[in-house]
Amino acid sequence: MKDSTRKSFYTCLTLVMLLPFTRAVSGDGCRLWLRYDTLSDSTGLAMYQKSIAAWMVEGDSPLLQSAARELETGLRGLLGKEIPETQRVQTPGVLVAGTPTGSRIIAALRLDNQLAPLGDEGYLIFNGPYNGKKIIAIAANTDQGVLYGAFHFLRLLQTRQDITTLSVATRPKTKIRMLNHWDNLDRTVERGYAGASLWDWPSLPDSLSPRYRDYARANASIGINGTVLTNVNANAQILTRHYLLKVAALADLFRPYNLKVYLTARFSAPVEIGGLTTADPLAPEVIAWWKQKADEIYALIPDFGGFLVKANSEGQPGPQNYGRSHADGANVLADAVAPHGGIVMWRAFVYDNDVPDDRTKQAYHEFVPLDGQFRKNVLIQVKNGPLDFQPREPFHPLFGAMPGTAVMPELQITQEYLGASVHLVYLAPLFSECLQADTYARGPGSAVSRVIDGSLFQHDLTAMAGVANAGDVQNWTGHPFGQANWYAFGRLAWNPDLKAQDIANEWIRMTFSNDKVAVQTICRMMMASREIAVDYMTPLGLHHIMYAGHHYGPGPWVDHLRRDWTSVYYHRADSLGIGFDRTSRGSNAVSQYFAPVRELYDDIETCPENLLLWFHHVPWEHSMKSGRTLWEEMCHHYDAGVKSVGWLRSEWQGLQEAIDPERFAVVEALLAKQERDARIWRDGCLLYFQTFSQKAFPDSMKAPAPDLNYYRHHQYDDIPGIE
Ligand code: BDP
Repeated sequence: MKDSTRKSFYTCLTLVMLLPFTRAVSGDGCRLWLRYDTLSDSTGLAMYQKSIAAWMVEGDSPLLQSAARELETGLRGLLGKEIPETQRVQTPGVLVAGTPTGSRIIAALRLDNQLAPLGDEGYLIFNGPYNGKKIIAIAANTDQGVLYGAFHFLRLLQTRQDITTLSVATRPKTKIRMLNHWDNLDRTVERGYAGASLWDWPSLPDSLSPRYRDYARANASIGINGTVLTNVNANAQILTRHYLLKVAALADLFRPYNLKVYLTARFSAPVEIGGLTTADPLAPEVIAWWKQKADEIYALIPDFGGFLVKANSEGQPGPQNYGRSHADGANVLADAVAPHGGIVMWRAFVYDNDVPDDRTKQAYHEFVPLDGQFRKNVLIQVKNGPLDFQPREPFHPLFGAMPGTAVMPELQITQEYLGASVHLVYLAPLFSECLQADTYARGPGSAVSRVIDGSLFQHDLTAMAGVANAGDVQNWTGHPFGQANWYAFGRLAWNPDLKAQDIANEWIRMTFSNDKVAVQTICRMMMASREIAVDYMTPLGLHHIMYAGHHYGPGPWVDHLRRDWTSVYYHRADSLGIGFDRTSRGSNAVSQYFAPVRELYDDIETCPENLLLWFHHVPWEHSMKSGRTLWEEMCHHYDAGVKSVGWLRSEWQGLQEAIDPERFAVVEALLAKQERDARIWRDGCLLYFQTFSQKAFPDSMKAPAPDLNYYRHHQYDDIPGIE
């Protein structure tokens, strides 16, 4: 090693060792977007060093201690030197963080009017004079607001923003911003592709992995304030004292980062762990059991968030087992947690193969009649689309259809249907597509985001959930770009109107590089990536044609399961055409949307082509906007998807100088696999659909090979979490 190289190597190592993330190595991705590496551009560094002379957090609650620790670590890392903590403003350039009640300096700034609208999690960041000196202030009504403000301030440095003319005033648009972990007590993770569960149940509560705190920090840095620790396909054991003590230990660690814990409640728990003979929600002993269970939980975890429940869905027990409604079920749990300030999130992901109706219509049918019957502390948790986290779905018609009920969206961060932890797919465009969709529930301007933030129907209780993609692998998410989806979810939960591109930009700068060309290139790749995946998986509104079981590869031929789990039920390909007729002439799912969305989808001429086969059964010869026939268009999309992965690969190759070698190599290898598996999607699907269309492949594409049989029997042996 040359001397200069050795020196920078050791500087790097020292900085890495000072950072709070455990076992950090520069390129292993374990520090997520909180890397805090010293700014490499000397002008920027000098500018920041000049602007920040010292810092102070007035007050010493656990939340403020977290804020102080973060500022200390972040400033030291980013500015490449110790920035002293101070008790006084003696020089210009002091960064002061606090609340009017805890900080005499913030109190002296008289911010009552500015702080009043910011609630108990918002904050201000601004440059202001104090005693004739220019300071930077982070001010909030509460300590958690200060914590969020501290992370925001560090983000400004990480993304190289000007900090001499600051005027940030922000508050979250939703109250509860949470991850849903589908983690089992044996540490397997349902639809998890990043190793085992983060929660090491056997060693809790005695041994506390340093990762727990890093997890809480990462969430706090993006405003996530809740986490459901356990799978929606629930195990009642989590509600036993044995496990509750473990949960309490996690809650204690998370509290200084304003992160509350929630649990999934198995509806039959009163029978399974309570020794009752029924779980009928109207039976007095069941009501008493849930009340007593809630009291027991709150005695251990005073700020416990509440329950998430999957009931009468995919074999999970629920109130309907006793002839009761979802409202009866949700309300009994809601009454139990209400005295403690807890909530219940009741999932609308319900469908039944014995109901002959179109599966996508069933949730609406079951829930709309119950509007207004749920307690005030109940939220109905609705997936973004009416089926199941597909690469593209229309928005769920329940958004806007239950004005008397608090409704929250459930987005999926883990890439169950989007290439697991192998494909580079940035999900913010998918999330935003749903959030920005106009439901027309109250006329134009009734976007899903306005249902969610409570403004459309005046609800105070608002929330957003994302199914987590983090596991115990070193870089948390398997694919380095999977981190972006966790990040984007948090940012959108804070403000559903943020632009996917702006979020990508931030994340890239914090995670990879501030180099202009690198930022632009990676941003382009990310912004294109979701549509690319749609192209090679389910273009033109196709859906649910994945391999049965693992959901990673194609399986349009799947026809051997219960009807609503097959692919043939959804694509309905025949010699005439392809697609599910959900128009007024078909299943009439379109009727669940408000006018004019209903009419838009109902008419083949106005239905957006990217949802065409979701709503229409379309002849192979149908002429598309491009002038191609439907068959040619389908071939075109599948082929373009694969070619675009080639483009992603070549874009990435150009970044070798800008990215550390470890992450460069990991992404390079993953993109190669993605291209291989995109081809499998294209060739498997097209060879299969060709058996119906009986048409030749266009000359513009290389004909799929070798044959359909090959794809039907293809096995994956190198995809994490997929067998
Ligand atoms: C589907 C998953 C399944 C989940 C279910 C759910 O395949 O593993 O249990 O959703 O959301 O996407 O309950």
